[in-house]
Amino acid sequence: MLDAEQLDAFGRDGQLTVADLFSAEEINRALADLEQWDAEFRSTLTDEEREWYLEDPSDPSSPFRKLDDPVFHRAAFRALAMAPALLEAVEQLIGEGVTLFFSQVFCKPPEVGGPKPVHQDNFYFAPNDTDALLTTWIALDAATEENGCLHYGLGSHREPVLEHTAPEDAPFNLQVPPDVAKKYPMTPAPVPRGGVSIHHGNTLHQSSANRSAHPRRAVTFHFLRNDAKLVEPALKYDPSHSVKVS
Ligand SMILES: O=C(O)CCC(=O)C(=O)O
Repeated sequence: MLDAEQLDAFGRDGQLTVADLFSAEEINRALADLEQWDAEFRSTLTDEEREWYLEDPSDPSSPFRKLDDPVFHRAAFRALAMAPALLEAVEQLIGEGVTLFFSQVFCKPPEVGGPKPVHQDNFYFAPNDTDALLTTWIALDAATEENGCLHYGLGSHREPVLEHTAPEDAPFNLQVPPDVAKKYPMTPAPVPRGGVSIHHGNTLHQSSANRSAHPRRAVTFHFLRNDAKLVEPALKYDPSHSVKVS
């Protein structure tokens, strides 16, 4: 349950960190499931999937950059996403009756985990109501400035959805033009393991490369209020993978 101060902070900044949402056991279960998923999925990867998911697509043993739809594919992640404390916070922020329409694991492996440029989630997802979409980002490892925690343009959720472009060789790296990004200084948001950073779909954010010797793994759950819908999103999302929560 978020208190009045937390709700005010989210309204002001478009971002809120809640330090202690999940127990060490819950996070350990998710990481064990992730390890098993890595082994199972790696052996089935097509060339196209290698391009999308691996840090170095030319090397079949390269670490995963990301994995899509953990909530649909893996029980331990489904359990995290359905945690009552998380869902209660989501409904306090975007209203009652929500669907988890997409989820992602960002692996950010040691030394090779690359940066994520400045973007708004609402450009990717294109909801018809920009206030109806929320991302919750759960730290599976403590996220620090050294290993590539998220940085936010606080207050930027009041911007409209901005034009984004992606480099040809990295279609997953949609980003706003640098002169727009410059308007908002980026504030680091370190998150302890098991904590969550919640952001509005319009909030500008980015993460830096992992310069540490340890992974910086995180899982995101993307929620949409049930009276809203995605209108021509930038990437394809499989509606059959959605989970109606309430
Ligand atoms: O974890 C990251 O580095 C990027 C995550 C992100 O952009 C998001 O959760 O919207």
